Amino acid sequence: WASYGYSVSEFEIWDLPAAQPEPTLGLLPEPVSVQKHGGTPFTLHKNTRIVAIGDGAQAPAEYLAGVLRPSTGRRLPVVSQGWGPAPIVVDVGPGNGPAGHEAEGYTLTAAAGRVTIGAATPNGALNGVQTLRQLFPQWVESDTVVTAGWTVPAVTITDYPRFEHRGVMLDVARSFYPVNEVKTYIDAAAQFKINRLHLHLTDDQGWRIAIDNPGDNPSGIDYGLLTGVSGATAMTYNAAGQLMGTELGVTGHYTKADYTEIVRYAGENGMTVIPEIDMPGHTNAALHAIPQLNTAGAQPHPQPGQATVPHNGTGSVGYSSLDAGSAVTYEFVEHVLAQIAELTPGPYLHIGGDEAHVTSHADYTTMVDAFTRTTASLGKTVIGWNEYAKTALPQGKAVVQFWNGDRGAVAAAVKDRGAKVILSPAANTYVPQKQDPRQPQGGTWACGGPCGLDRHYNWDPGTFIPGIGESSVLGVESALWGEFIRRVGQAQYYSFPRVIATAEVGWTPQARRDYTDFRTRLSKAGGRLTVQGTNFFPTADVAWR
Ligand code: TNX
Repeated sequence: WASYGYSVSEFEIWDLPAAQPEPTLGLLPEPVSVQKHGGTPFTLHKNTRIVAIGDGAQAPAEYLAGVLRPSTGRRLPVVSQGWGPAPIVVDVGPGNGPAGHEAEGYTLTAAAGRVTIGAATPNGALNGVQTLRQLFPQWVESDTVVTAGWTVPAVTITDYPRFEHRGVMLDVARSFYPVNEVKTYIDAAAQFKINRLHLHLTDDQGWRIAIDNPGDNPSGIDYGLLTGVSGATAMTYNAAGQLMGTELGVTGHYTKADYTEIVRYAGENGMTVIPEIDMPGHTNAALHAIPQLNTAGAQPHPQPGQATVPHNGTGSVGYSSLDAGSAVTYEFVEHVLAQIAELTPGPYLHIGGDEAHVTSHADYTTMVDAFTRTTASLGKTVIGWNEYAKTALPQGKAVVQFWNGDRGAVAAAVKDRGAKVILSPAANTYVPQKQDPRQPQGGTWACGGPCGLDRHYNWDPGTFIPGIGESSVLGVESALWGEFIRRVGQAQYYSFPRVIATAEVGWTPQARRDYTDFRTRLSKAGGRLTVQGTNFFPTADVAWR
């Protein structure tokens, strides 16, 4: 980092050419339209106020203040009237922001005496806040006061997303992330306008969300065992008995209050939480904890932390199944999904449906059809991994998340059952895949070698599934599976900078995307991530500075 803590001698100053204008604003993701005025920049005044105008402006204004106060040391009061010197105005209301893009669009104008963010919605204004943050010097990310010139170049930006879903998935089942680590992960992703947090809450190795006993409990299941027993397990060894990752998998679970706090914090960051209960495979943690689920047709395994079937050199999947022939299965699933639905304000419930390798096709269809019906009856839109594309699916109300395999089946679900699609192709969005040969651990199965930044950037979600229109694509999602990744520092190390590529794939119009330009903009972000304390892998493809 040339810009990180070095001092320039007088000789060097004599040798330097005249200051060049910054070639790039370094915005990530690249906005729809940016006009640089070349005029006098905006300079934060010691008495700058953040002026919140209109319903819903308060939260994004406070968010901005939260970013700016620690590093600038300014008071930056959020007010609703009285602009004072060099104000930053956050104006939310009908008619603001780019027409036709009300949900998340914004306009941002920076000039000598004022910055104005205009949006029709709080989420649109928050997107403008995230852009403004990147227009300040990188030191704005510091959590202690820095003496810097707090200026913003004179620009006019009009911006809105290409896709409504720009997600990150955190596998908290294989290795747990306590609430504060999830918040740290949210902080890092939200600055790039990621707006969905998919929590993979259950898998073979652990069950991470508290479920209470219902009043009506015909099989007498003790739901407290889910977290009592399987909150205390995690992914630890592979099939060969070798330690997965550099440490033991982290155990733990979220209480309902913890989960609600994650939902609240995500919302403050413009992110909707999508909970996943993975079924009918990937259910060993439930089978391990709940005796009533262990019937003749179920496929349990005694130790959730251990693998039995080698999988892609990283772990093991596909060895467990719920029993399609047992009434307890449906009683259990209905109860769990009802409680998850009640806890979740967002419109989606993810039921997994992937890699049910020990479930017969008939049993799979029977169970998944029942689970999608249950989800619909709870008033939620069901999401499942693409294996479930061949099941009935509620007409016009299902979402298929593609990761690998049969694209034709996804196109058919769109055509005959009106499904929408989230794209998480393993080669383009899976972050536990190595991004560089120097990365010590990581899969290579998705790309037949490292899945570098280029693979995460150079693909088009609009044409990925042949035969469907772009309007059937909800968006894109980066997936952090957790077989060997431990703690948020490692999660960030694998996620960044590739999540930034996914953020731009989901946000920026295809015609404005260019990998060379992206790498130039990204080269500046290394310092920004470093100052804020976000871990990232310094991929060789970028001239970090
Ligand atoms: C496949 S991707 C899985 C996960 C694993 C991942 C990486 C998907 C829907 N299922 O259970 O963690 O590969 O090994």
